[in-house]
Amino acid sequence: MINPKVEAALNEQIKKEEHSARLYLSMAIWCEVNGYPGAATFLYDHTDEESMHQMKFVHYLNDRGGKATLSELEQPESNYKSLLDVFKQVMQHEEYITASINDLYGLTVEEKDYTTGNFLQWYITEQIEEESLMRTILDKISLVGNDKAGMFHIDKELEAMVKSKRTATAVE
Ligand code: OFO
Repeated sequence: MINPKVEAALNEQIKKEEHSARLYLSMAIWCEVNGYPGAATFLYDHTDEESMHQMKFVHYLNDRGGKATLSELEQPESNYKSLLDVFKQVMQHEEYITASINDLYGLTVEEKDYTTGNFLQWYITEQIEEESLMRTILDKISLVGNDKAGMFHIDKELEAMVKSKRTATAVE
């Protein structure tokens, strides 16, 4: 049976991952209707990634004799000032999620739940990748500023990232 404190914290993280999916979905919609189809594709794809993160927690918790529970979610922001604003908020959100995963890991150490600590290693590595990817995108967008051609190029690049990821997954 899983430690009740760890179970409650895992359920909190399930909520955060579900919120992440909805936040990126909301951002993807904004991008799609504001002339950034590549960024929209990227963020729709990231929505699926967040749902996968949530599902991994759900199955883990249920497999350990706990019970995953769903919570009420706050409405994600639907208005953004620019593509730069979108990715600034993505970056902030990923940093928040990293801190949350680290706290969760800290709790597993305190509670001596080494199995869950081990399970969380995947998320710790994933957060390093997520932050690095988002920082790269944010830096590029910051660099082009208001240059329309540069922005068009970045949007195409975001689309290409998703295509190459899908090709890589198909080959695996
Ligand atoms: Fe689930 O990693 Fe992003 O938020």
